[in-house]
Amino acid sequence: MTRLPFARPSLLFGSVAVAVALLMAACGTGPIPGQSSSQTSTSTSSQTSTSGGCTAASAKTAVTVDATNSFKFVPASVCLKVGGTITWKNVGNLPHTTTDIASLAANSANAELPKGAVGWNHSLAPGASYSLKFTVPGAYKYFCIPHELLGMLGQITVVS
Ligand SMILES: [Cu+2]
Repeated sequence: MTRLPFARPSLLFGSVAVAVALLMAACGTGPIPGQSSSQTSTSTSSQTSTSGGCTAASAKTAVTVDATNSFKFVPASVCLKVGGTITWKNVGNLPHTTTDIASLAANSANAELPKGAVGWNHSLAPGASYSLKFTVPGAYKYFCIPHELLGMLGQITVVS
């Protein structure tokens, strides 16, 4: 009968723990210790960014991204042709946002814009959609303001 008053804080701690675990996992992929000194640092040569596999041939001109009740953007990663349009649609019954403005992020790494691109922040009420045309090529990372720490994140690669 008595509801746990700590339900929300512990949920938040849970996602922080997940984030920390992910950070630690990322640290684990660093340069291999014990490598001989004959090699000078070549570790930062191939950064796995969002552009992997997105080419002009595979890019789409119109993509719909669902914002779901399970705190996901589906698909989470979009390969778009420059001038193409993404339409976000809230297919659940919880309010979401699509946002790419670093100052609105809990973790600014979740907001990324190519040089010259303008950020956006639009709310998505249940059932609502919002369309945006992408004219600047590059890598974008965006998020949902209320669910950023639950991992509601998306990526867009725009190629010309
Ligand atoms: Cu959301």
